[in-house]
Amino acid sequence: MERTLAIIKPDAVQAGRAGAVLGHLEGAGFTTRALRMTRLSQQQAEAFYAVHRERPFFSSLVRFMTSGPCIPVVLEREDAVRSLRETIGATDPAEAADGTVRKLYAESKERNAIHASDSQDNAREEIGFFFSRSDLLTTAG
Ligand code: 3AN
Repeated sequence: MERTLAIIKPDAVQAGRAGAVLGHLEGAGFTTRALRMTRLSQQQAEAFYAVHRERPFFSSLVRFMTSGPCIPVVLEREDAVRSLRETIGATDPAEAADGTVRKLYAESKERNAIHASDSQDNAREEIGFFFSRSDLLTTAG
């Protein structure tokens, strides 16, 4: 079974929508295999979003992602990476399809409620960023 990483972002946590977002993901057939709450340091946020370092929104993105706690979650499902991207919707909530997490819960292109890995390679890398192998050993179904 395939795994991917979601992060319920600080805007959704702060708005008290973390449970609703996780419920939405469970309703879409994902099983939670690991979950924690953490507040990213500047160094961690910069490392996680390193591919965006040259983008104009990078410093604002890092400020937002360090502004409060977030909830990284390892999710499992068949075709998990592709399915989760579909379930969360487009980066900009104004362009996200009806019924997607971002359409329902995102405020803006930056404060967009949730992150999801965009490839299987990145999913492996991003799961390893937040969780150890032993975190995932005992939760396998
Ligand atoms: P996605 O999260 O849909 O994979 P990416 O990887 O292009 O989108 O962008 C990573 C994060 O950077 C987004 N989730 C969003 O918070 C922020 N972001 C992307 N594009 C913009 C933008 N034009 N203005 C502000 N923030 C942005």
